[in-house]
Amino acid sequence: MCGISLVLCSCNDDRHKTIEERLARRGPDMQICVEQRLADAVTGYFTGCVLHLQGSPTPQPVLDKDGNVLLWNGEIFGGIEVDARENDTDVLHSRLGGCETDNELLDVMRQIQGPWAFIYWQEKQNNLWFGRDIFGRRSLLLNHSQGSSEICLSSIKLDQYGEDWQEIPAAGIYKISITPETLISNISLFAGVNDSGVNSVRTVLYPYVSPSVSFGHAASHNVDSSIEMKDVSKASNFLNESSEVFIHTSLREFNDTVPDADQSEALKLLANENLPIDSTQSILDLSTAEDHKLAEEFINIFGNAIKTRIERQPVLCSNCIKKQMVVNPASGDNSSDNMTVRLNMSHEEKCRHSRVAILFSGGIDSIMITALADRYVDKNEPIDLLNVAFERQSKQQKQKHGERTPESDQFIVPDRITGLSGLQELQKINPNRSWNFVKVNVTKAELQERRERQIRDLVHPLCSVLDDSIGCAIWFAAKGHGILHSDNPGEPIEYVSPARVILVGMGADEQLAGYSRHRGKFNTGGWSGLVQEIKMEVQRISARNLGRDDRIITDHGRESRFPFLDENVVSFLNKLPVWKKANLHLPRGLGEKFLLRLSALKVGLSDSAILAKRAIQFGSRIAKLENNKEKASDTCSRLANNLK
Ligand SMILES: *[C@@H]1O[C@H](CO)[C@@H](O)[C@H](O)[C@H]1NC(C)=O
Ligand SMILES: *[C@@H]1O[C@H](CO)[C@@H](O)[C@H](O)[C@H]1NC(C)=O
Ligand SMILES: *[C@@H]1O[C@H](CO)[C@@H](O)[C@H](O)[C@H]1NC(C)=O
Ligand SMILES: *[C@@H]1O[C@H](CO)[C@@H](O)[C@H](O)[C@H]1NC(C)=O
Ligand SMILES: *[C@@H]1O[C@H](CO)[C@@H](O)[C@H](O)[C@H]1NC(C)=O
Ligand SMILES: *[C@@H]1O[C@H](CO)[C@@H](O)[C@H](O)[C@H]1NC(C)=O
Ligand SMILES: CC(=O)N[C@H]1CO[C@H](CO)[C@@H](O)[C@@H]1O
Repeated sequence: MCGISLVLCSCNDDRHKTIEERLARRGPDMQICVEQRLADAVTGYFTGCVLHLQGSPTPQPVLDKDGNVLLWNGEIFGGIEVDARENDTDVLHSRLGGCETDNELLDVMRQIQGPWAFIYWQEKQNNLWFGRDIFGRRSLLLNHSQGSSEICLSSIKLDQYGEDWQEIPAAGIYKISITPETLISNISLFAGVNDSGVNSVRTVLYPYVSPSVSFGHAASHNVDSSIEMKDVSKASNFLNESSEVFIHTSLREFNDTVPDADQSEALKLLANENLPIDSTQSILDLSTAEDHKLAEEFINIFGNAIKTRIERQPVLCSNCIKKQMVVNPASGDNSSDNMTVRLNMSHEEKCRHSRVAILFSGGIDSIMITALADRYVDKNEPIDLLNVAFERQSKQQKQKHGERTPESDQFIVPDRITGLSGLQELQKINPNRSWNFVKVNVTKAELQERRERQIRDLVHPLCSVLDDSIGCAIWFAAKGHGILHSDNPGEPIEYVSPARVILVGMGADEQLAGYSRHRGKFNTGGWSGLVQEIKMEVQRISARNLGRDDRIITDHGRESRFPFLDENVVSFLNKLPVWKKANLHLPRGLGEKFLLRLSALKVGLSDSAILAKRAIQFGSRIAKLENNKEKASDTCSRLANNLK
């Protein structure tokens, strides 16, 4: 939703009021920097760049008469009542302003359902609070090196505050009490311990999970075959004062029941029925009445998550809203804390442009999101399906001297093919919908140029080969700029999606056993091996690079929304016994995400219900375009900073 940053320093320097372009791109609607004295000799520069999405447009930071300051990059989708016309930023600010004790503040944060990262200055208590939601759906980085007299927290890397940033682990909520020593003492904020091993800054972490659960939370590579933990954080060092655990129990409860002998035998027998794996009928033949009931429930809960994520936004598309927005004083003045913004609309007139886009590979996750989105998006409004393909450099192309693959064929990659057949299924479900299938074709030259110029800095501080390929693929897709697919050949129509909201499928594979490593665990450790793997992955989903995806997608002035990580969806899936989510006795394309496949059939989808998982870096062929001898977990040399 926004780009936020806070610089703490012991100086007064207007240099800190300069808003870097990278931050401004996240919040194109309004940008302000407010300076406030926080403690003797400590000044805070609070910058908020807002992408307007809920209620009335609200400039940030928000200040109250008591001197509290809030920077909010988030959405309240539930938990705290926000009327459709209210702005969630103000609602949250007034709730936080009423808090006296730490527990009261934690109580407010605990209730919020939705993605967020926040920075909050609590004037009376002299406390600085910050953190990311339990799944890490929004980014927050830190730059504070030993000996430096500046501390900077920011949604993304800011060039003027250093080259080397750290992701704040989404492990809980942090509190620092600000004193002049905060800046001048020789501390490393993250270690929380100075060179002599003494904690010199009172940093406290209120963790989401019991400290006895290891803080594998920091960051990990999103590698299909094995999870490698980078121990970026020593988050547990924060646990010096309080170890209160404060998340909703529904998210902590995980049903680790395994099937008893009879059930297990029955699940195994299903695999012996030799049903064709390329027929959707097989899914029906394998389903019990109870499976159908659960699929209905899932469709209902998941559908509600999608509905909320579609409805919580302005009635106008990105282009039309810009025309209606009146900013006072005119933008360019970044230091005004009394900026006002209003929408110049007599009544809520809708426009007829897309407000919702979906990262669309045609795979089961994205098509299921789309089929349900169709139920909630106004029938006259188009839906944008963003499908990314990287130029194919086939061997033949080089061998057949001079005889090149026709240009249009160079972008026929696996995700383009499944995407287009997915489109046909959607057209069957709703022939009246205007479906904008946006073919985003990316050449090698363009990839290299954009990576160098922008993407590398957005992916930072992550740096693996996998971060590079996923980061680049998502960046180009989310840009939403391509050729509209049309069944009638003719002049290609160029199109840029005006949607502010992008729905993405992250979180499905972890919860529903979609990765091939789940099969590995199942083959070696049986049902209990599988349960433990899923449980572990769900518990540390916050380490699964969603911060990176937020930095990448919001760069286009669009917001990523993750329906599979809706609190109610996660809670529902957590409570189900594992064999209702997946039966890995069944072959690939059928057994994993079984619940989702059955649900897909029930909403009218067909062949896409039996597609096996294909990761975006392979489906879009970006991995092929680069050196394919690399391992996904290797440090990516292309992301490394050139010495300037
Ligand atoms: C205000 O921010 C914009 C970027 O959003 C920047 O181009 C401009 O220079 C800033 N103005 C001042 C006075 O810092
Ligand atoms: C945000 O909503 C509150 C009411 O919840 C209202 O008082 C305030 O004026 C709104 N802010 C803006 C900028 O519209
Ligand atoms: C570490 O912090 C302690 C307590 O604030 C202080 O006495 C000590 O000098 C610090 N050590 C260094 C190397 O800064
Ligand atoms: C992009 O690739 C598709 C093939 O999927 C082709 O039909 C289209 O013409 C290409 N567009 C451009 C601008 O290259
Ligand atoms: C499509 O629109 C036509 C005419 O308005 C209507 O008769 C038909 O029921 C609609 N089809 C669907 C699937 O909504
Ligand atoms: C876990 O699943 C089993 C089997 O369906 C069920 O009996 C039990 O109530 C579930 N436990 C929880 C906590 O939901
Ligand atoms: C503001 C700040 O602390 N910047 C630091 C960021 O990190 C680099 C080194 O990684 C330091 O040189 C900066 O001082």
